[in-house]
Amino acid sequence: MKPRDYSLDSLWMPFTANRQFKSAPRIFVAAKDMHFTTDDGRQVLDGTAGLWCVNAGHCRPRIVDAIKRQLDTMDYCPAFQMGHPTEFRVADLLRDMAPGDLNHVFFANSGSEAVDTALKIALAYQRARGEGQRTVLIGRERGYHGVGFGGISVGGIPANRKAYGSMLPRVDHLPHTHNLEKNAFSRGQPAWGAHLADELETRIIALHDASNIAAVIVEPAAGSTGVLVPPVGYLQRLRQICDKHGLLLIFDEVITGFGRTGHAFAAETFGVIPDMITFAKGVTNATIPLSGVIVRPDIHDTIVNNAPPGMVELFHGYTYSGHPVATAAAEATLGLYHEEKLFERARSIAPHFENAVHGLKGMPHVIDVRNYGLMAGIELAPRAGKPGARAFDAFLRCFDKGLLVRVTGDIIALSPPLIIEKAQIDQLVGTIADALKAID
Ligand code: PXG
Ligand code: PLP
Repeated sequence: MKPRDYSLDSLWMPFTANRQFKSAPRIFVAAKDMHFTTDDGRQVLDGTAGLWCVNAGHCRPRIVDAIKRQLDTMDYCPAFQMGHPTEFRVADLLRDMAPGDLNHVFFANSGSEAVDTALKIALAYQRARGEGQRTVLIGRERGYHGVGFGGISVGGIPANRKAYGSMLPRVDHLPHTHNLEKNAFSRGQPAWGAHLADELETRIIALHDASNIAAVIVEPAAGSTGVLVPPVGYLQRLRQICDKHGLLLIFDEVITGFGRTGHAFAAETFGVIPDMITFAKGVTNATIPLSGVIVRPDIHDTIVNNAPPGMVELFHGYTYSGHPVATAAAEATLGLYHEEKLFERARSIAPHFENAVHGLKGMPHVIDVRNYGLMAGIELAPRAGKPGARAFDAFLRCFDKGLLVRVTGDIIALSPPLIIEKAQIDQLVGTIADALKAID
């Protein structure tokens, strides 16, 4: 390995154990298709599509070339009061991919910004239709909606909230649906748990009154907290209750979008159409940051038509909303997904993936395996008094053996690129099995 010509001192790394990392750094210098290359020249199989985002595999020429071409043509276009062709074309593509009648797209740059945007659109919509008292936002325990103040308010991860004060003032949370006693080792959607959606009506609406609630936001399948697949009928139940009481339903599809569950969006997979979808990550195959919100016509029209002619209708946006390089990357990415039928590919290889990961049942420490599409969670029994330590050891061990996995608490999360081959799935699961046998 070449000696490093940089210091590790000044970079403060996100969601990273900085001191541990800097004592034994893990540095990637290149990536191609299913693999990363480390700075000591090793190939590492990408079991996580980066951070759930490189759905078509790394450094795909079609996307890379589109980015280069756009950079040579126009580096930037002001996002406010000016437009450029690619952002309109990508909005059309996303409208065509979206389920139901969702048909207007607002661009941001990260999943966190997409979530803040969706929450603000929900509030602006309720106000524009004369229901401005509807300001309560409902999230879910164990939900991850990014790290903005809006996202951590509706989010349900204690560690992401506890240091940050009171956040948004009027928020409540549905219970999560994870229950090992009822659902351990479920293949696909668990049978138990649809009734947990009823708490929206029996507890939350009963407490706050429906007339005060603006929106409910959930991940259709929770990714970040370890792949929590919705119980059969659960999302349908949420949809019914929201309809009955005039609440908007937002699906945060930052992870589940773009093929992870076998269709463009999990809304299509699970057959439930929300009022808004947030997306990010896979929309550009993670090459350039881009995110956004897709909304139903009534939401867009109510806000836009309610403003005086000639005036800005929604006081919201980012310097880089619809950035030309990001939208060029998105146009090429969506074209690649279509051309290679990657969502269908995810669907057709999912049974092999399911069988492979469930083969880990009975391995040391494994207390649950769960999966949907090309995502899976393998939950380990925590070490006494040291939550997360066992899975982190598994992560380090896998990395040493040429496999990148993601761990969250004591859960190993898998979300490989949709181009993964069966033999690579077997390698992935085999490496995890060896790691589980090797760690204490
Ligand atoms: N919503 C959801 C459902 C997400 O999964 C965000 C919002 C925020 O996106 P940004 O682009 O602001 O990070 C996410 C992001 C992990 C992991 O391995 C998950 C995410 C990001 C990084 C790591 O759990 N999810
Ligand atoms: N902070 C300052 C001082 C700014 O001028 C701006 C944008 O003009 C922002 C923050 C917001 O940046 P962005 O639009 O990239 O979110």
